[in-house]
Amino acid sequence: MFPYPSGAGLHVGHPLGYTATDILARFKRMQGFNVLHPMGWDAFGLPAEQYAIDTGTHPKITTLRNISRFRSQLKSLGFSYDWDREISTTEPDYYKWTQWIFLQLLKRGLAYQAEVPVNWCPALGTVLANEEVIDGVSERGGHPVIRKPMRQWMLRITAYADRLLEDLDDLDWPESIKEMQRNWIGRSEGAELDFVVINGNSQEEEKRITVYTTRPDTIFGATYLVLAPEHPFLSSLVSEAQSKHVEEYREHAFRKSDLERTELQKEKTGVFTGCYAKNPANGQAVPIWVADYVLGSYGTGAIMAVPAHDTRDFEFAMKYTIPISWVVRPDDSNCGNFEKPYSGEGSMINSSYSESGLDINGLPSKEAASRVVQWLEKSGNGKKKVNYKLRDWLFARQRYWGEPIPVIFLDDTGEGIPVPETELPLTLPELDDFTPTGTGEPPLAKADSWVITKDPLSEKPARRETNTMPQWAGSCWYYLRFMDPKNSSALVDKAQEQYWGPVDVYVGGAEHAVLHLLYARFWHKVLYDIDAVSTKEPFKCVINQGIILGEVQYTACKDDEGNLISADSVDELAEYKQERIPEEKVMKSGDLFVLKDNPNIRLIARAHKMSKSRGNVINPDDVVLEYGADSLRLYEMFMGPLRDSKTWNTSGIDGVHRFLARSWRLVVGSASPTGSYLDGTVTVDEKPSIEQLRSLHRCIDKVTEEIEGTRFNTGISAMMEFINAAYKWDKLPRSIIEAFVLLLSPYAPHMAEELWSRLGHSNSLAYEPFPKADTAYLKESTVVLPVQINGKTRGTIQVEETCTEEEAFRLASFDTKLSKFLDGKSIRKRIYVQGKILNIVIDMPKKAKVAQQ
Ligand code: ANZ
Repeated sequence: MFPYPSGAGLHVGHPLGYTATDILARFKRMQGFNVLHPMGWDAFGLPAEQYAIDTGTHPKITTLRNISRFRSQLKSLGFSYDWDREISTTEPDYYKWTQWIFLQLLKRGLAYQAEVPVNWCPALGTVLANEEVIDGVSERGGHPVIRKPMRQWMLRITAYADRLLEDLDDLDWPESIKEMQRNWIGRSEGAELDFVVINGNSQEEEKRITVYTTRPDTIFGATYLVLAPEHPFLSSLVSEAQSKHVEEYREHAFRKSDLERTELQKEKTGVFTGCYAKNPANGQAVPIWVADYVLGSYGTGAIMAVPAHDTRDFEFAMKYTIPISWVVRPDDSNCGNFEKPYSGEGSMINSSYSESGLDINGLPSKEAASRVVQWLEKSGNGKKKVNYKLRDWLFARQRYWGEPIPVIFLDDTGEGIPVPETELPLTLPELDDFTPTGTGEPPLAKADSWVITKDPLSEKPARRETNTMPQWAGSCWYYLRFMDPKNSSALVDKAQEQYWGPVDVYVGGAEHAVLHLLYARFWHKVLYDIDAVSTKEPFKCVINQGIILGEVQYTACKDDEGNLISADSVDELAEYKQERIPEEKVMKSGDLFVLKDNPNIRLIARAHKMSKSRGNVINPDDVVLEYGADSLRLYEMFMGPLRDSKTWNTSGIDGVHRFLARSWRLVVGSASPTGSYLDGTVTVDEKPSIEQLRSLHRCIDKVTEEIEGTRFNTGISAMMEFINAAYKWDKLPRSIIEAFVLLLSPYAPHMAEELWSRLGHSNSLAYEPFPKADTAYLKESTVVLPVQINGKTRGTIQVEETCTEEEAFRLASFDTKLSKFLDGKSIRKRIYVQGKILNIVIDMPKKAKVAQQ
């Protein structure tokens, strides 16, 4: 996943995923694959614009500055990117195609305009993104934020809900991400049914309220209806007496986010509308309420409330004394009344009414539900319905630093007309003042000469759309552009796309599990439908790198007087003040951490997310400066499995750094007395021994297997083992050492290249074939060795093929069968042929007797 080039530069999380793909890329390249390993910048977005508002520096300048910093930092880490393919989402050559995709969406009715509530901050005069609103006030300045309907562009991602769901099954993605996407899409099966509104005089009006329910079986238990505060019928329903209350309630509700409104723990609130509707199943008049726990954006924005079998409805009914009617009896119970709502399945009770002709008593819930749906369809009161949690995608931002939306509006009719494809890219106009307009209109509205335009066909006066696209847009399809970054006639040439696509391995943070990965899949499917790409899915395999947490921090608890107390004597940590304890004062005692000078005081040891305020941020530049890029790469890979969360530990870098230094000294030799290293190496051009070949091929086998399985940490362990073994050898055959250097090179390319050149090569090792493990050297290496005593085979021992004479003799003398021939005898001679035979000559008993005499 390409980065957002923030002003802060790289953090240590970036090199984690980037080293992983670099190792894979280098490895595959050496195996003869054609590898596309690209890098680019997701560079539109809010921070550059905010910086522009604060300092007057144009976002383009900030963005270019940040990009060049990121680029040089990434280059310092030796990532083998094809820099000729570098792209930035902010370049007109690139966003021309983002705009082109928008026009294709528009053509197919997948982009449309709607009035949608946005976070409007009257004091700042601007619309805020959800992340900029905290507890109903603006993050900057703490001003109240309200929800206000505004004209917006929407993308009809819901039209792809089923395909987005179904195609997940075949992807090699973490199951957790697939599950998150499934939940986000949130397919639910149920029914829509109508309740006819009864006016104040109980005369029926033909006004119907359609509700969505996943439990049509519980229809007899529906004792009231709830409309969402934004329900369009609401104002036409409310009785005069209730209208003021309802209006106040609505205004209050609009200040809350959907999340706040639907929180389960939250106390339910609502207002009676003064109006009733008829339950079609039992003909009863049920009150219609308005309550914010029902969302306007889901289902039909109205529910039939069944307090006996839904927790939220139950709480609401208890609070406002609305009747509760039990209609499902759990299978393991014979009574039908409960203290608490029962939301499970069971058999239906209290569920028949002769006038409506509906009788589901005694039926199991599932069967009852389908019977009710049949009855609804027959009586014209409702139908089966599938709903999705997934909402259409709000695709407009009231910002400057984004892709202009290529649409103009005719002055006279207001009709929206797409900008012709031949006029793309529609570039952002230069602007000096990025502050909000105060009316909710985006800053682009200030660029008069850009905004005022003409319809190219009719020449009628028109104005340009001044909303821009959200930051997600550019990152929805960038992986395609890497395949053909300079193409000016298509977003990607088909032959290129067929050759490279789909992406084989996509590595990035789990925070993109839903939005980015879902949006990209959606666009990809649209591109597939218009024959711009040849696959249904963009990313074959997704890997989430874990988060890197800051170094473990130790804290002690303090009592009211400020004395340090042991953490285990504290029940509620939050109540106690804590004090940071520096690492040198900490000692490990079993699994616990305690104070060195008072081991009775147990400390709390915790790793936190890196953040400026905690002061635990590690800057990769510092690590590179002190230890070198290869050490950083190796350390990040060695910290633990790629997918796990890991704790930073600077002393851990020493370990991998030592390994690299040992590898270096092994090949090059120690520093000469003058301090300068020897040129060349200490290897010899001799044939390796069996033992050396075994060590090497075991290492090759393991490193290969672990890279292929993206278990980079255990690959490093295998190389460490090899180095330990190699230090014991008298001679270092060049062929063995060269192979090892090649194995190391995807991980530590800088050092490996240097060693490679000292080994006498003038070309880079990047395209040398990756060593292949010879299975002959991997086989179990023990042999059954016959043991002869004075020329007679007396037994066998099982030994390593490379076993020494001393070791073979030792094993023979411990063998019960052989030992009886050897015990107490003096050994005259041993003849040992490695891997073949051990011959022992002992003094004969006769001679021993003579000697005794
Ligand atoms: C009656 C009922 C009885 C319900 C029962 C549940 C249990 P999912 O699975 O999420 O689709 N609902 C419908 N629209 C809603 C809205 N706009 N805001 C809040 N809640 C809404 O859940 C669907 C259920 O959530 C629906 O089924 C409805 O309550 C409620 F024993 O209808 B049910």
